[in-house]
Amino acid sequence: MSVTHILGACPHDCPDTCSLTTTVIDGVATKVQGNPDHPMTGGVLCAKVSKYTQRTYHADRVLQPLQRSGPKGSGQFTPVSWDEALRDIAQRLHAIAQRQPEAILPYSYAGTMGQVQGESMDRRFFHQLGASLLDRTICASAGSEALAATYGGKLGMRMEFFAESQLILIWGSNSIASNLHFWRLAQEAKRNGAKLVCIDPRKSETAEKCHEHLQLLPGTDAALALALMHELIQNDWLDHDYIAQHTLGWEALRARALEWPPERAAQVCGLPVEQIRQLARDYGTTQPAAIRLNYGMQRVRGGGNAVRAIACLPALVGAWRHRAGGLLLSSSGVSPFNKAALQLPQLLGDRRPRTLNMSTIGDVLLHPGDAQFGPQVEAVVVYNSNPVAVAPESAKVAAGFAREDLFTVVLEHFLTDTADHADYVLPATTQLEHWDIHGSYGHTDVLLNRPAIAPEGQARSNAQIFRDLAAQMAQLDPAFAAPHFSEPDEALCRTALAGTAMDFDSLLTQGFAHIPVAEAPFAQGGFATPSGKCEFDNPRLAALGINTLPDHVPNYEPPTAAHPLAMISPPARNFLNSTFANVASLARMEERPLLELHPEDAAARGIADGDRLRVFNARGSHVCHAAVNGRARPGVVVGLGIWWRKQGANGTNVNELTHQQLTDIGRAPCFYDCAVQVERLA
Ligand SMILES: Nc1nc2c(c(=O)[nH]1)N[C@H]1C(S)=C(S)[C@@H](COP(=O)(O)OP(=O)(O)OC[C@H]3O[C@@H](n4cnc5c(=O)[nH]c(N)nc54)[C@H](O)[C@@H]3O)O[C@H]1N2
Ligand SMILES: Nc1nc2c(c(=O)[nH]1)N[C@H]1C(S)=C(S)[C@@H](COP(=O)(O)OP(=O)(O)OC[C@H]3O[C@@H](n4cnc5c(=O)[nH]c(N)nc54)[C@H](O)[C@@H]3O)O[C@H]1N2
Ligand code: SF4
Ligand SMILES: [Mo]
Repeated sequence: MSVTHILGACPHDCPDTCSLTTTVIDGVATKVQGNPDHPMTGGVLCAKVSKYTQRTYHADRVLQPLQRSGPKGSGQFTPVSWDEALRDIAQRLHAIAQRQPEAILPYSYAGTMGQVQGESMDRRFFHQLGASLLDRTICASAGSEALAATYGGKLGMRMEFFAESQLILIWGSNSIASNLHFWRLAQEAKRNGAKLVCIDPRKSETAEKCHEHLQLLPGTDAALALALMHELIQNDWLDHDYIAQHTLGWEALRARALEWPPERAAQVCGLPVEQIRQLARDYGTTQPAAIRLNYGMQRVRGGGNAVRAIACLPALVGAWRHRAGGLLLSSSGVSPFNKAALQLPQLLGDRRPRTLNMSTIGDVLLHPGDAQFGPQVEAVVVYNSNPVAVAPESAKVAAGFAREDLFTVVLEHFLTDTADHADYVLPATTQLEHWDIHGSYGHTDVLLNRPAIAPEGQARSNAQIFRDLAAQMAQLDPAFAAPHFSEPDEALCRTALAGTAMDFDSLLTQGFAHIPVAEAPFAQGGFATPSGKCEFDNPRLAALGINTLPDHVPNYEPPTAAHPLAMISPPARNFLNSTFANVASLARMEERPLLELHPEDAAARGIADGDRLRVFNARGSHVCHAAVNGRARPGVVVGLGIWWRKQGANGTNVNELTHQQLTDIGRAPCFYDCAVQVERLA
């Protein structure tokens, strides 16, 4: 019997980027555990990835190439050989590219966050084709661009120093569900006397364990932040020296904040005024004070402005002076990777293809094509994403993917809602079966993922599939015969570090390495903005048609008589977006598609816990079951995501109700800015 332990990295879109140890017995992965030597992982994984072998060895895994044999969207396929599939796909893409390369669209997100399987050979392939570019906005671009407008980049506090904070604002984050290893640090701070405050419309698993919970209405965070500033000013809880030396636009921001007394914000946010005053007092008088900002508050029309307003707070009180003070949204700005070497944008030559927004994929696919939009999309290649389930306004997304004249290739592990719409499904490897290299958007380490087992069935890694497609294309277009189209996966891991100070060989033995970063990045200012200051007022935004000072921007969909409830749809704890929704042990924990309602809203509709209900608006209707569990506030309902559409009672999920309008900054979706009505079903 041979027993080995292989070091890897969690591939999922989660700020924790855990270091994994996989036990392999005679070629079979038997256990995936947290690496105890990696400080941020601390030997602990979430429930989802602890069950990763159940996903890899799942009976439903797609293990050979499949070709469509029924109508579009039917999910009916017959097996084909790799050779047949690759040859036909290459011919189809080549024929379109000769006429109109921009009619081809790659569609990918963070199914794996690996540099190699996520953004290397695929980019080279599509750049060489001259395909349309994809604006990858579905998750974080509102917050990221807002943060960049204020600090100059995705930088902030180091995660580990939250353990030393005395006050932690957990703002728009259900940390227990989506940032578990941060929660461990927050617990450590709590044991050292810190106060934890959660700001969230839902009484989440995290909110109920904090000292204080501000259960505001969705999309009102900027109003709350401005009222906090109002109180900091009125009580002179300001670090005048820090403001004078390291910020830009204070006088203007001061005037804006003075328009927001707590009474006004209390009205807008649906909060008791005393709760706002108390939070301002805590924030103004406690050091070090830290904010764990996450993406929950940016999925509304004014999401960018909300992040900008909140990002001003640490500078006002000088929280940045301490390593345990300040704010963390994303640490991905410290990423050392040589993306240009991985992606080779120069393969575009002089071509400047259009960029299409992934968040409006429904409208994009249904667009007939015209002078302004450019050619109609004729082919889509989807990998690392499940847009039919996760993109907003999914009736339109499904209709787009159901176009009989659309040629669709999906690289997947499973027959997801999206794969059901494919002409070809190509079997991809999981993280246990391929090489990759990972950064993090929570901590500041780099991790290497070694394959623990051989690929199951005929699965191939994404990078391998694009290499193989390039080899087929080379028969039709010699440009695809260039050596950069045959670089193997392990070599791509090395290329990711080309020209950086990171040592690949130490990653090979240790599995992870720390990126050298400052303990308190803005203690002496030094923001990455053009002014070098924290830009409260950012004059460059005017050119983009964006207000230069942060403001409260009301939601697109305020409740109306017909649709009086605001719906948010944050992720379920035991799924990772739509990933794991088909792993039976995890799906059982989430039970079934649910809508959480406040007891008053339920009673007004004759709804009791467990009842079947219909949640609807003008875009569509979703059937699920009521959860009257004390988590929803009055006027707000919560549809935990993201179930597959085909798991829904009427073949839908919550995205049947969401819309395709975009955030104020960052062109991102407004999943949590959505008005609905609910009725009981017999
Ligand atoms: N278990 C689990 N972990 C995950 C994921 C998952 O699906 N499951 N997804 C991963 C991904 S891709 C991401 S982007 C992150 C997402 O994780 P987070 O960045 O934490 O964002 P969300 O989960 O969208 O929302 C967090 C909290 O914000 C609240 N919220 C909703 N609207 C508002 C608002 O207007 N204001 C405020 N203050 N709060 C609001 C929600 O109720 C929720 O509890 O998590 C990652 N981790
Ligand atoms: N209503 C609502 N909708 C949302 C959200 C919400 O909060 N509410 N959250 C949004 C957010 S934050 C995000 S990030 C998006 C996420 O949306 P997606 O990026 O689409 O994420 P997943 O649903 O996890 O789907 C990832 C897919 O990639 C596949 N995959 C994983 N690894 C590999 C690989 O190595 N190769 C290949 N070929 N495939 C692989 C998985 O099997 C899975 O089907 O959803 C968004 N949609
Ligand atoms: S999903 Fe997050 S918490 Fe779970 S193992 Fe992966 S990185 Fe760690
Ligand atoms: Mo995300």
